[in-house]
Amino acid sequence: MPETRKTVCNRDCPDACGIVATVEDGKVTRIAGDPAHPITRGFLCYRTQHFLGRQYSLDRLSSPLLRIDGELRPVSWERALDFAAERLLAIRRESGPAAIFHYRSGGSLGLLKSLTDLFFERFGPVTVKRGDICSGAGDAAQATDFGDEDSNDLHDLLNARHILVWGKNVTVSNPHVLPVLLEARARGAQLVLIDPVSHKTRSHCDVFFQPRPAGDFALAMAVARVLFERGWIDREAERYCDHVPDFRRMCEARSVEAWCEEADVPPACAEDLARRLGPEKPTAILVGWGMGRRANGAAIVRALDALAALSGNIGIPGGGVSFYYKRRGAFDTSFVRGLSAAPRSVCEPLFGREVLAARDPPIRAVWITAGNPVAMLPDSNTTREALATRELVVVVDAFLTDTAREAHLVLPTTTLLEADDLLGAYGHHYLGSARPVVAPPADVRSDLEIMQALASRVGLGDAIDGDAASWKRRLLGSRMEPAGVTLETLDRGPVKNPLAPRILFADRRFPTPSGRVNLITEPPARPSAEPGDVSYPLVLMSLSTERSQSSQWAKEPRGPAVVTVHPDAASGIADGGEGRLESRIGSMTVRVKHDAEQRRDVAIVPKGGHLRDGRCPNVLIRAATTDLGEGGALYDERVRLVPMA
Ligand SMILES: Nc1nc2c(c(=O)[nH]1)N[C@H]1C(S)=C(S)[C@@H](COP(=O)(O)OP(=O)(O)OC[C@H]3O[C@@H](n4cnc5c(=O)[nH]c(N)nc54)[C@H](O)[C@@H]3O)O[C@H]1N2
Ligand SMILES: Nc1nc2c(c(=O)[nH]1)N[C@H]1C(S)=C(S)[C@@H](COP(=O)(O)OP(=O)(O)OC[C@H]3O[C@@H](n4cnc5c(=O)[nH]c(N)nc54)[C@H](O)[C@@H]3O)O[C@H]1N2
Ligand code: SF4
Ligand SMILES: [Mo]
Repeated sequence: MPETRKTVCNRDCPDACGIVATVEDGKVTRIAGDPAHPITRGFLCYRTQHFLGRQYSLDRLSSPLLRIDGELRPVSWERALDFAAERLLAIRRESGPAAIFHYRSGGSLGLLKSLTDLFFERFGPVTVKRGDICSGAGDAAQATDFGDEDSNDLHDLLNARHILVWGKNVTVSNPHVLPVLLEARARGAQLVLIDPVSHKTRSHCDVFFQPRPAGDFALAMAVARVLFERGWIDREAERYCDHVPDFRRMCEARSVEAWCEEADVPPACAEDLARRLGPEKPTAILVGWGMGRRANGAAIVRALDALAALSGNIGIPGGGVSFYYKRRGAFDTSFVRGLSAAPRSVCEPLFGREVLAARDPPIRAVWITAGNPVAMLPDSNTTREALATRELVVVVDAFLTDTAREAHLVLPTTTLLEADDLLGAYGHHYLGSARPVVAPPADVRSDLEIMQALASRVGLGDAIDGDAASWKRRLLGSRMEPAGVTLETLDRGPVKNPLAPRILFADRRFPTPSGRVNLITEPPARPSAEPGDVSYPLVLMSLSTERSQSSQWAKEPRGPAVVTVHPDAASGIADGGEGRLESRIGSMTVRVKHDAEQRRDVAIVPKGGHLRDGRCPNVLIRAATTDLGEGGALYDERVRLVPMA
């Protein structure tokens, strides 16, 4: 008899969907979105809709693999864990725990993954990562400006008159916000897209502005100048914002025309946006995560924060400048101290370079949980070299990724349909409990089980003992249980975090040192993707595709990666023809797709291609950090497209 079971998607995605799985004879035969989940509304994205192909893929790892005589070979868990324990103990004894680097990424956003961090903190503390390849710049920008980052309730968008979708492809990367945007539009709101790339979300928007990549800071300054000139600044702004005169001086240093020229948009664009933010408010700004992945990324987000604050759109229904929803806010993870306890850290976007350069002690071992840094961090070849030259690399994953291929030991782990965990979301305020809808294959273990088995071998005693349910209760204990949300409540279905604000900063008090918004006062020191580089005329935009979750493809693509360019930027290569994409550090073969809707200075490729298939854009991208927050300046690399020799 088919049975339906519910869980929550744990992928690195803002939506944290409710999933309904149909299980027959111990096998999942169908997955669908939970119609009862207020955000999921009964549909899943393409990549998870097709997840059963991965769940039951023949490529899925089914036993531990140990490198013996240069080859990864299946071994028992006994042998695998004994090997790991013996090597970790020896390295700690000889060089101290800082010689071990634990790298964890977002393969699962389950809160229980922090128990892997706890293991390494107790075993060490060891070297950990700092910065954030994904959202480092934007997180730091919002924390600097507001002292905290969160958002108005997602459904508060229905109160907006205008919604500025600023550098965000919701259709692909945040699909469950789309029904809310469309409902807002049906009620009369206008949707405005501001993005250098013409993408699917455009068809849902009333207006589209297409600035130069990284031109948004200049565009925001033009908008700010119009706000001041027209008297559209909120009358109270000086009361709740610091540095208004300095900010004003900065935006008035150039004319609206000059700023717009830098942004490569007509001056009417600045007028248009200022009118929406000022006299026609409330206006909500949805800040995309992609825009911040560049050298001036934090300055851009700070400039958008300033527009929202000065125009009086903060703290009101239908307003806000939303970058993030506090997904961990409901949970108590204070048992792990994280970066503050670590003897040393490695900057995530500079992974390869810093691992290679580390001294006193050198990094001898790298343990990788839920990440594929070889494919996903910039400068793939250096990342790979850094791993290939370590004494011990352990990767815990369900697949033999580009990273796992560099390992000495690969430990097979559970998928999102087998996960037992707690989830918050970074795109709304609902919480969920993930429960296994099927048991994992016989020789596959959860991260928690793996770390517990290792703990007993390395003499950590009962430091991370306890089953998933008891850890879930502990995470919910101090904040959620007093608010009436227990594990039993969450096991029945999603619950909106009772601590989450409906309107963020409604009292216009901010947890900054002064209690006011800290407006940006200086333009970015470093240029992003400077225009006019004749040898490398295109800015490489390696962006989310609906076909994959980072390097996890619904179906493995074949052949060269597709690069989308304006026909005038195709270097004479016909639509469908092959060419080479070259940067200052690498090159890759690509299939060229013409698209006359794109700017002539961008080359768009899907993110997440595998290195071993020659589809990985990160071979082209130099490792560099953003202006704040040690994010990855991933979208600043310039490339050229050349015909095949
Ligand atoms: N299908 C799918 N969904 C995903 C993912 C995936 O791999 N595939 N990844 C997930 C992850 S890890 C994350 S962090 C989130 C967010 O994932 P992201 O891919 O960051 O999603 P977006 O926020 O849509 O950001 C991309 C948008 O930013 C725009 N952009 C880039 N530079 C600029 C600029 O200078 N100015 C402006 N105005 N816009 C710019 C790009 O053109 C693009 O449209 O999505 C998640 N969702
Ligand atoms: N060029 C370029 N590079 C980018 C980006 C870009 O836009 N352009 N985007 C960046 C962004 S936003 C991000 S967030 C990063 C993402 O970088 P990563 O987090 O490294 O992304 P994934 O490829 O999804 O790797 C996650 C891995 O975790 C595994 N996994 C899944 N569930 C579990 C689990 O429960 N336990 C364990 N142990 N493993 C699990 C998956 O099989 C997968 O191999 O990439 C960044 N890199
Ligand atoms: S990846 Fe995102 S959109 Fe897709 S099912 Fe998971 S949470 Fe929903
Ligand atoms: Mo991300």
